[in-house]
Amino acid sequence: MIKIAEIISGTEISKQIKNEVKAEIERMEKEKGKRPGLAVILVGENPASKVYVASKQRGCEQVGIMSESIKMDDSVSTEDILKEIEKLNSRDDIHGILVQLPLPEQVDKNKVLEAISPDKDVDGFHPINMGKLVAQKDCFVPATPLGIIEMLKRTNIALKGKNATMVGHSEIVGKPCSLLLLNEWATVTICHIETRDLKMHTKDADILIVAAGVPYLIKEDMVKEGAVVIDVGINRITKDKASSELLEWRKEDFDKKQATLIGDVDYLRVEPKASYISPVPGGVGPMTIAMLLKNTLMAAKKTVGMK
Ligand code: L34
Repeated sequence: MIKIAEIISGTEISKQIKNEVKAEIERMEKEKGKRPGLAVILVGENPASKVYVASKQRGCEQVGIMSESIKMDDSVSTEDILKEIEKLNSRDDIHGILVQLPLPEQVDKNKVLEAISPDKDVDGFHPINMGKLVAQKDCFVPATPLGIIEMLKRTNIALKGKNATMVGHSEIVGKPCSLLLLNEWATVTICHIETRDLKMHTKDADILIVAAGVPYLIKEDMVKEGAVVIDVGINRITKDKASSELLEWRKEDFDKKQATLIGDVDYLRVEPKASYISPVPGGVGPMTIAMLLKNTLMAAKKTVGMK
């Protein structure tokens, strides 16, 4: 008999979260006569960034957040961006500020991220918020790791005492996600590009979270029977690079867009081994959007004095 893993649908769970955020915003409007406002700075023409920012704005519309996008040219200087951030920092109608990454090479990313007021830092990338996360103080937590933990919680997957392996050590996902898992009392292993024996650590995982950006990194023999697998990778595979298996599996995508999105996990072979697995697309991506909206609501609630 072929066992089939439960699919953790980020699309479905993110809808629930959006509904909850929407209800809270309606309450805010009634009680305080205010709505949350989010400003998104988008630099350049990165097609993926455009897609993500558009979906953030659509999310804002769906829940009642006022959103504003500031588009800047690929050739901007750090100073140009800092000026925009200063303006946004001082505006009462803007509760959240986000600078979509990556930024062009000439821009000093750290300077930019540190210019955002920590109270409006809905991405949680400011060192003040990162430090508070380490210290387990109330703070903004990056949306992707927050979304990962939320999807596990809402699927009733216990973390306490479990072996959780995080593949990837980025500032945006791996590091904060490891801390959140630790805060939930998981035993956390962090793997990265210099890890000598990746399989040894992934095989040991009850909960395996993969954010490396390498398609097919996690193969069937690297996963424990019954593991929970969360795939954070987003890799765009064009028709000319696709295997015949992928061409068949994602035929509709290739016919329509000449490309498809896959994660870092060899999904078709890992899925039968897992107890739960999150797909790409429709997994962590939509959760990221939902948690950004939730963070923006949180920022607005604080400024209007709402519990
Ligand atoms: N500042 N920069 C900042 N904050 C972030 O939180 C991000 N990130 C990452 C890139 N840069 C950032 C995002 O928003 C990645 N990311 C993100 C957001 C949404 C989705 C993927 C990545 C998403 O919605 N993914 C869909 C598919 C979208 C598509 O069709 O391309 C999914 O179902 O996975």
